[in-house]
Amino acid sequence: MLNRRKLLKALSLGTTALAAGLRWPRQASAQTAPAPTPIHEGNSLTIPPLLEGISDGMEKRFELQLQQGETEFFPGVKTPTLGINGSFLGPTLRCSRNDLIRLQVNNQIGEPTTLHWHGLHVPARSDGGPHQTIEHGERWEPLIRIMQPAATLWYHSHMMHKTGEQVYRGLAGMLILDDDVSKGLALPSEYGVDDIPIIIQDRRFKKDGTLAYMTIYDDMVQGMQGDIKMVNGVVDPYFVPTTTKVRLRILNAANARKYMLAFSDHRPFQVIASDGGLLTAPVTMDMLMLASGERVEIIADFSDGQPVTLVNVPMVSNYQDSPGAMSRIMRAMGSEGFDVLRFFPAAELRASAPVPEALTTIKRRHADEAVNTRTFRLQMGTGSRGGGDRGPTTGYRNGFGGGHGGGDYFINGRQMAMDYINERVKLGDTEIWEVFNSSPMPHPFHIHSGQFQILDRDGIAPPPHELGFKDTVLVKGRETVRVILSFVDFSDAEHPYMYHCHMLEHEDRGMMGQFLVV
Ligand SMILES: [Cu+2]
Repeated sequence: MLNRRKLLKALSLGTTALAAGLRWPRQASAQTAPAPTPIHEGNSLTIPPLLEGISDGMEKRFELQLQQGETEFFPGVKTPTLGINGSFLGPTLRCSRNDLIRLQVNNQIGEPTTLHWHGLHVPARSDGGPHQTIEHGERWEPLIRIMQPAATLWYHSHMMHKTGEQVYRGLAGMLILDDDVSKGLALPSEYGVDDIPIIIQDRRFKKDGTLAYMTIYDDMVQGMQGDIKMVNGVVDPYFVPTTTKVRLRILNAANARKYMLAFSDHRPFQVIASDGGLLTAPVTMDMLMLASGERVEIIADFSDGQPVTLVNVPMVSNYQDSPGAMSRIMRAMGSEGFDVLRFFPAAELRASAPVPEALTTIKRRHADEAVNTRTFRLQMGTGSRGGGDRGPTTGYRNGFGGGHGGGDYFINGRQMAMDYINERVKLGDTEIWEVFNSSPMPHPFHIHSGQFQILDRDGIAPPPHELGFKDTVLVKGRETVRVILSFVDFSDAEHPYMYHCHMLEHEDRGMMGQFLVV
């Protein structure tokens, strides 16, 4: 049982976090950071164990045990969870370009699942999507050649209708790819020391300490949003930098929440990589939106030795104030400020090398390279299940107004069906995928099979930190985002890839489709 004191402590985190977020505007001109304290409140950040595979000279073997367990998010309170080689989340898998890796996935979670390699360019049958179901007690063993540049990717359950719940319970982890380019750059790269995985999630707990999943109406509409924020499965976390610069590989592994990340004292940071790998050059920013499924690598500077907090900046919604659930939800979304991760630099910091001015080369794609344009309309249901049959050309719009959401989601008027192939593309083709969000709520759109580039948002070129490779792109309400992608290396007339909203409760409720590369 979650005792009352701990529950109150847990609940008070939300309040603390709010206060932390709210001090954001006030601190704009103040430099009043307190001196570092030797003993820190909260919990030291756990670094997921590194798994680099066992090599036999030909291939590297990774043993992954999907299992049930109990996790103490709060002292003395055991929460039933799922994990990979542990009780919650999984190890960080690390390998290099051209490696041949054998992933031995053993399912012991008591129900069917899958394991998807998010962002990895793999044959569809090795992708770990809903068709690669692993029954309890069974092993799935894809053999994969790494054919893409260095990047921070991840892996997670992709079980049909159960992705949200299984990821929420813990089936996710980070996957790091290296290559000659990344190894040749003077970037912080000592795992767990100055190269840190930052897996951001939020959860809600019941009074008995178990995870609350899909317990209120809003969960269906906005996806799971929890009051308890965690990094790498640690609640109220802090990290002690020992170097002047630290590379943070930030993964938004939340089921649905978007994060507007910044440092509490507004210090700038350098963005060096997006979903698919390094940018051509570091981009200096002081605030960055990361939607679920997206990753970013940043270099944070702690050389002043001052404590600082990575926070979620509260956003003010300009959504119309009208009766009904949608207005209430839209106006509340993103309005909460809270701490994500506190940093207490060590008294002595080892000097890091300057961040290289040039990182890699990326050939930007042009719209005229594409042989075809496909359109995808993201739609939220209105309470009537009949909406599913209305096609993309009917002009049907999903307005919530004063009504209520039905919790069904569509792409081009259809909900994901395992036996229906939505799109067929030709091997070798380059296409433009035009994604129009007909709803007021932003949806992160993820495409399997490889990395794409963003051409434009409502006709406007993306900002510098979005000029690299991406596999997930946030499409804001009523926005049209065009991405360009090539379908290369793997064709398969039977096994499809997925495209979907990465708010997992939307994915599970229909906002997903399948395509074959033939
Ligand atoms: Cu969505």
